[in-house]
Amino acid sequence: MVVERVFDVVADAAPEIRAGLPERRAKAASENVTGDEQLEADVWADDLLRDRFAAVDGVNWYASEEREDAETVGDAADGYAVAVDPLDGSSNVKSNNPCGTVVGVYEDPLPASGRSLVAAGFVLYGPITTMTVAHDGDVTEYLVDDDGRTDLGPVELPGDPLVYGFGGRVPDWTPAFESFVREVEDELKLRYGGAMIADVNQVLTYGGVFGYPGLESRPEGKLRAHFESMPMAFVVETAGGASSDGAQSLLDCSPDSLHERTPTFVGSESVIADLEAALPD
Ligand code: AHM
Ligand code: MG
Repeated sequence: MVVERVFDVVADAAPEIRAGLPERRAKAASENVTGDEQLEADVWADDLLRDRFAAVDGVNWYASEEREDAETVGDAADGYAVAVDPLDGSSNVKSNNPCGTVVGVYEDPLPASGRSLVAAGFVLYGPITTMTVAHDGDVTEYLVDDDGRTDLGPVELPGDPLVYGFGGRVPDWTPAFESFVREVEDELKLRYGGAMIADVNQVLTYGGVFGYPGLESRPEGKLRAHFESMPMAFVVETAGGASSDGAQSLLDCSPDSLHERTPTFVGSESVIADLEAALPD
């Protein structure tokens, strides 16, 4: 029930967040704890979601990419921790490209392993606003608007991979990763938009792989385990795909701290297996 209420909150907040973006394209003149420049929209969406989740019985902790510590917002027995990236890919707001909201529901206080996730989902602010939720072994996509949500049906990764997209500057990739990409690009079509949610949704739609690798200058990569990598891995694995940090499923990661980053790959099982074989142990 708590999980249902969490995603009711998300479905309710999503049209509001979307409607609030046009007037919030300015920078907030602040940085979040991991040093990213924050837009006014990042801060505003974070405050809005914090207040909504705090009102849900059974949510004990609210944690977000935009705030340093997890906040205690409830005291239910067996309460959940909700980890949120309020506006993922928010640099796309300036250029009017897609962005989204990521939500992970953990049954333990954070930091926690990916195996502690009981549900995860995301909102994609694209040509239409959709919410995709993984829970109880199924992934479902919904259309969300001011009238509520409409079930658009189950999401399953297609059998044959078609698209790929990887973050980071190519000269900053490791030689092993670059050789892997050279093989991938022989077979698949490049699709990279700079917003993980939109890029992963292409993978869910067409099959393929999305990744943000460990870089020479930043071996841990860019994406944050609790807020981005593990929730998206939970969605993709539940939809029949695979995930990896380069060596193991992202769901087997156990971050030591709230804002830890990890190399992140999600997509079709065959491509993730090739990736793990190509990267050094
Ligand atoms: P953000 O949460 O600060 O928006 O950063 C995460 C985003 C992801 O959505 C996306 O995959 C990545 O940053 C893009 O980074 P880059 O601009 O280096 O390609
Ligand atoms: Mg973000």
